[in-house]
Amino acid sequence: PTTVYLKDYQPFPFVVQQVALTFRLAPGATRVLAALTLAPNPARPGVHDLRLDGEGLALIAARIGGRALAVSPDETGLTIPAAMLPAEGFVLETEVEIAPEGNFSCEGLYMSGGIYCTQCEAQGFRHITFYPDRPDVMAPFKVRIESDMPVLLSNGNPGAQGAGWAEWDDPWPKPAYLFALVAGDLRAHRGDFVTASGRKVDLAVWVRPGDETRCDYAMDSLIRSMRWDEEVYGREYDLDVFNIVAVDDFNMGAMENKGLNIFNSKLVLASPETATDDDYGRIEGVIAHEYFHNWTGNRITCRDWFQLCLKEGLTVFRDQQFTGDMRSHAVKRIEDVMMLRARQFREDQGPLAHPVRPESFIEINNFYTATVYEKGSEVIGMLKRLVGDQGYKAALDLYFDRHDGDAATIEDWLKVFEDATGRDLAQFKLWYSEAGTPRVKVSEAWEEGVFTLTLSQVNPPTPGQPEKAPKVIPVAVGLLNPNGDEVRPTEVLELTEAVQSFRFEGLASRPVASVLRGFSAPVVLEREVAAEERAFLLAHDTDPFNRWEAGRGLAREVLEGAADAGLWVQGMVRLMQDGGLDPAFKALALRLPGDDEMAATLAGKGQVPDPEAIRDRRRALHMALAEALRAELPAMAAPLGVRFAPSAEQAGRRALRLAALGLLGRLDLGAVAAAHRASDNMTEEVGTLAILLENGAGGPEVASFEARWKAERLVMDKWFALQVGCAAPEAVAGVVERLTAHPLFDWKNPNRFRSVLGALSANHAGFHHGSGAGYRLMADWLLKLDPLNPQTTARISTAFETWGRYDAGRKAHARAALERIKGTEGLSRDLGEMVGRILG
Ligand code: HT7
Ligand code: ZN
Repeated sequence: PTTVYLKDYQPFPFVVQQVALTFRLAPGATRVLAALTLAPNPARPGVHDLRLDGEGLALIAARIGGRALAVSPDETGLTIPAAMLPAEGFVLETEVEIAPEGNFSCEGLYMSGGIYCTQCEAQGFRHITFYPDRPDVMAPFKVRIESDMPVLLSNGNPGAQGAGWAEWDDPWPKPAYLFALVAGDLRAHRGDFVTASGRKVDLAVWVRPGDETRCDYAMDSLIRSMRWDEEVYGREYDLDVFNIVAVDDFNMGAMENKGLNIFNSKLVLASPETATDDDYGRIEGVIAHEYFHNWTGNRITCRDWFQLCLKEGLTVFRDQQFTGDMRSHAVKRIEDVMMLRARQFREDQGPLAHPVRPESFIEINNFYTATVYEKGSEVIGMLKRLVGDQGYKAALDLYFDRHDGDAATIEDWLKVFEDATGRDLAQFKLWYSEAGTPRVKVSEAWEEGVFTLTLSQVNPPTPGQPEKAPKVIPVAVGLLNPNGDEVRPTEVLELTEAVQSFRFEGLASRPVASVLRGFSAPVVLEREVAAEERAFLLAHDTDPFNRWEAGRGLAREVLEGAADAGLWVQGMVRLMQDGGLDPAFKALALRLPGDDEMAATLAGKGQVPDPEAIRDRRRALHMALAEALRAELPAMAAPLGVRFAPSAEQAGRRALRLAALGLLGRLDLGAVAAAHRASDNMTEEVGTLAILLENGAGGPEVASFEARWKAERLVMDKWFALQVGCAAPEAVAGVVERLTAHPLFDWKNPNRFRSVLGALSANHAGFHHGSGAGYRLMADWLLKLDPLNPQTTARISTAFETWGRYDAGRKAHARAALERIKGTEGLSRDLGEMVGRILG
């Protein structure tokens, strides 16, 4: 397989002025006719062959100016020699045949439940027709669809239509990865939106017949996103229609195709009976994310795939801001940081570490990572912290003005910040080019009324990057006096050197420092703090993130065996008794660090984690908390007594109720079983079932759940995932074997595959069981799916990225599983690259 390098970028030698496509849809033999209006690109002078990407296409004909060309494609595309090309502009016509019916990769044109649909990011368009499939080639598209399907959709505005055909016209030049087509028997849930300048936009969420009643929340989220982008970023929508389609077979969450977003149905369909509060939250966030791409991704796209964070980091940052505005900034920040640590820190500290802007890849699909997305967003958060809200706004306005219609780079992005604010960002740019999580050490001194914080940074080596220079790290700090009053409000210290001291003068007594407030930079803070000080911050910190962080840090120390459980337990009891606190915040505070987080913590300290010991300690601490809260739990676990609404307020109360039921379950499983029977919404139904399963009960409830929900795919995904996720370490392999033999285990469906194999990797002690059975099963299933859907297998293979942390026995089992995958003939480029990097 070939490696592609950022340094080799060259513009495409031709510009595509117009694309006209005709699709004659048939499951086994779809014809795609393409007419590309091309001209030489002045940015790439000289005489050039025309090289088009194309994979798995049967070429029927190729013509220029009506004359047939004697050309034939190779494995990866079609070359038309310069000698066959007119000197000036010309129209190239091609006709190809493809078979969507036999395509299970969820890439290119494929079928999901009888619906034709497409997925073109990153390089799916080359499976549809011959084309320069790269994001810097942007063109307006006209599309004609011929099919007997009742609903025929593509990008842009609707044109003429008749029985068995429809035309679409997208006037906004776009790269091929934003192309989309959908044809099927679909029903619309309709809405509309009037833009700030008074244009009416017709909105529709398209779903399978019967699902129309589960689209209200998606539509409502879309309308709120459109309004928010106008109010906060001054960005208006730019077409007459905006369509969203839900399909059951999808590799990721959703796709921002221009005017025609395609979604995994689990991120559209919701009713109180079938969707949890978390599902509702995710739907809101992902609908917003894809909508926001209309400006950050579509109107301004990426020059090449190395610039992926330009659209993804920024769009994640925008969707996080949106969710904070819609719900709670404090809760959202805590959730985002938990996710960042669980996924991105894990990646950044292991064999798959790569910069936010990578410099090479074999398979670009393997770089849709937590680093590009979540760390990419953190980098923008830091930039905003450094230039201030006004500076950020000025830079973003300039970005949209200067680059609308462009395929841009990270250099372009940073330049608008430099031009708008006058700040030199040369050192800041290291955040884009260097991988790894910086470690920031904090020490403090108090002398004659002066408090000094000394910060030092270490940037650990990562694959291919042994040495690194110091970065600019914004460290937000506040100071509290011993009564818990804030004596210095939050101030952002800029750490730019390897070691730097910051003085705080004029203080009456030695303060307690609250460092890295709001998680102001994606770093690991190394600070020797007495457990008493953490307990103090847990009780008093005025920064909600650091208040939560104090409890989390204390819990981690207890689980490591470095602190006594008493302080944490008492701190939690006091927190629960505070009637003024947001229930959602309390629920997050009660959540113990996960087993993988503990394994990472121990490994970071040079220890070899024992998965079962970690699990046992977590359960013991949970039990101790249950005992201490015995008196409070019945009230905390009482039903909400309101009609279900998917509001953040109710979701927070339900989360706290379930956390209380989880604790109560340690003392009295009967109360949990009763709550399960009485539940009238999926959040509580599934939440209580999880508690029963975690406590080794739940057999009858699992059976009745299945009987009730067997016809609901999305609900049954939860049923599969719960049983694997909650299984005891020694039982998990058996559970996976039983469930993968279940008639409803449709392994070709990515959601269902993930519901079992994704859940296996999330069950820390189960996946890393000393017998190696978890590793073997994972390898078996990755090898089975790989020929059909390599994107999904490559993604799930990250289960192995931490294998190097464990003991020799586990490592030998993991290595054997990885070597077996690596040695398999015909392995996909996707999985091959991942396994190669994981093995190191
Ligand atoms: N921009 C999209 C990323 C993506 C994707 C989506 C669905 C299926 C395969 C995909 N490959 C890449 C989604 C997003 O980040 O908004
Ligand atoms: Zn995105």
